Amino acid sequence: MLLTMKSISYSAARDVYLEVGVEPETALETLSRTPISLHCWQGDDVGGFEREGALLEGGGIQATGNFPGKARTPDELRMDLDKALSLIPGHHRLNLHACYAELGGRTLDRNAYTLREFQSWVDWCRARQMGMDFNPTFFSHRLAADGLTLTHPDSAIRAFWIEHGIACRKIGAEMGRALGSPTVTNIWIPDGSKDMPYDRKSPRERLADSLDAILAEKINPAHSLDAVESKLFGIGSESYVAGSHEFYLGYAIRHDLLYCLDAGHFHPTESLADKISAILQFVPGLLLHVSRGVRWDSDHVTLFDDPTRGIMEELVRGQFLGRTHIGLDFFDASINRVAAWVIGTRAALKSLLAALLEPARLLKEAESSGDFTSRLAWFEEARTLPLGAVWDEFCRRSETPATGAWIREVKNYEKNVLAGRS
Ligand code: RNT
Ligand code: ZN
Repeated sequence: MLLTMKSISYSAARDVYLEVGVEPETALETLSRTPISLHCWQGDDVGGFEREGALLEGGGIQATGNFPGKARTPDELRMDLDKALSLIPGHHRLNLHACYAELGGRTLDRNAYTLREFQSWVDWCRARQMGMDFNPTFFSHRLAADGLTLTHPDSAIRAFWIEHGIACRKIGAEMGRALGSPTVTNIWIPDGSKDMPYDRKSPRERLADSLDAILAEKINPAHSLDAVESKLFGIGSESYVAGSHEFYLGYAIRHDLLYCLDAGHFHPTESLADKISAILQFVPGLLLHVSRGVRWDSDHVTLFDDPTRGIMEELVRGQFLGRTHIGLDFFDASINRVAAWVIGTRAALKSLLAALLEPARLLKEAESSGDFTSRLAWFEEARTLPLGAVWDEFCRRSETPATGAWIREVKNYEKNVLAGRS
């Protein structure tokens, strides 16, 4: 009964879209082949499994909240991810950080990691036919305690982090080869300074040199693609970040790398959406860290809001989906962590669906004929087209609970599984 009702509302919604020149079937087709890379670190507050306890000092990443039920082991994290994936329509990827290595009781430092430490993750992804993305972890480590890694004035510390970067690129390539889908290996470092530095130049020179060393070896792009992620400021790097937007944009252009845009890494009044068509003139592709900053880079859970919709609109309007790797980057420890993944990923997908359902022809016609009245009118009218019915249809076809039903499932999981974790 419920299913029939859903199809009726979908077919009515489809008629409404057809009237404005949009075929929802095409949108659903594109949506179903666009993966989102789920970041493992939402499940345990960016803790990782190299050792007991969460974040060490050094890194300026802060998950706030103490909601019970955080994953304590790789198996628990994978179980939570499975739960989240069962409530998210579509087919997605896993984004793993090197600090989620499984050392099996051995003592091994990050510069010596190999695929072996990530084999369980690869097997888990293979069993689910998921691709994997990867990140060297330049934080939460004794050699990052002062918040400096690839720019460190001590060449021995720098060398350690360069070795880590090299090791991770190899691991990323092996993951990509093993899974038959290129891994995006993304470099983000926390390096910066709390107060005004006198010398802004030297750390950037060292960063360029360190990156040159890490990226020296060419890797088959069928196995792994390199990305670099900029940032404006962080906790403990309020006044200066070596890897700023200008630094990495220049570096990515010169070296033909993917550029990583994190939605929380710019002034709050800047539009990430506006940057996409500018940057893609000059780099081969983008990695997105879809996130939601509240007043600052707070990494709140992504929502179906105007900034996220704006990003997806640019990807669709510019036909950039083929050159963009969509990942998420939020970590909220104040609510059910599995629900956080589900809310954020569904919001990103819903935003993409809304973009795919824009009355593009009408908007283009209005704009090209100089009829800005109609353009504005259609922007506004489009906001209340029956997106929800098309979204529910997407969930139904993916055999995923639609609106509301998934919340009950996550609550049951909380009661039956998460509550048992101390
Ligand atoms: C930090 C960056 C970075 C991290 C992850 C854990 O500001 O956004 O992407 O959040 O690597
Ligand atoms: Zn990020």
